[in-house]
Amino acid sequence: MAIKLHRCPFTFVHSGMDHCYRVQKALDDQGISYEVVKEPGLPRSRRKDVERLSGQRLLPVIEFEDGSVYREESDDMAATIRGGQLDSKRAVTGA
Ligand SMILES: N[C@@H](CCC(=O)N[C@@H](CS)C(=O)NCC(=O)O)C(=O)O
Repeated sequence: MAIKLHRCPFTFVHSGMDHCYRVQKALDDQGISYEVVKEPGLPRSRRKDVERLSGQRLLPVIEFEDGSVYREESDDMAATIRGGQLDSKRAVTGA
């Protein structure tokens, strides 16, 4: 089972300006396999699953196989992934 990348539905946007793409690209570049879970766009109030998982409504959010969740600013998430530190974020629940 792979980790899940909960992200916005705009998967066609391949720009570093997009917070979700920035994190997805970091996973790709590091060769980390993951499953994409497309969450609703705006308004944020539609993101009930995201809120239940992470205690907030912004994306992206990474859900580990053990159910723990990782959410930080996307730049920090990308840096963590590129630094090979993603595993250290397991069992950190909430934002
Ligand atoms: N500063 C946040 C921004 C995250 C962000 O705005 N993500 C978008 C999806 S790519 C989002 O959730 N937008 C909905 C909103 O801003 O209400 C970060 O870098 O993680």
